[in-house]
Amino acid sequence: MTRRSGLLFLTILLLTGCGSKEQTKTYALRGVIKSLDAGAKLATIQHEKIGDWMEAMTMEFPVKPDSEFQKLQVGQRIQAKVVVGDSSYYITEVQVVPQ
Ligand SMILES: [Cu+2]
Repeated sequence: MTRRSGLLFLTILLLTGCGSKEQTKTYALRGVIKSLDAGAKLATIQHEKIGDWMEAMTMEFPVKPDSEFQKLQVGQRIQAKVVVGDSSYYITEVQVVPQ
């Protein structure tokens, strides 16, 4: 495979989402980290209302990728992007809000 066709293949793969038909929506999340599970890469976050997706509550979110999880500490106020699919969700692009 040439470099060019390799790139084209990759582009098609990205556009089709590896063949899956799953649609994702993204939302902005604001909240406070209540606890962290380093093994499962889960953060329990007391979050504000998230768009039309959910009301304010405290719940667990998977954090992706691991490098984003490493930045987190209990008690931090954060902003992040929530990616919501048909059957799963996770947060990414986490930013710590200065107190
Ligand atoms: Cu929630």
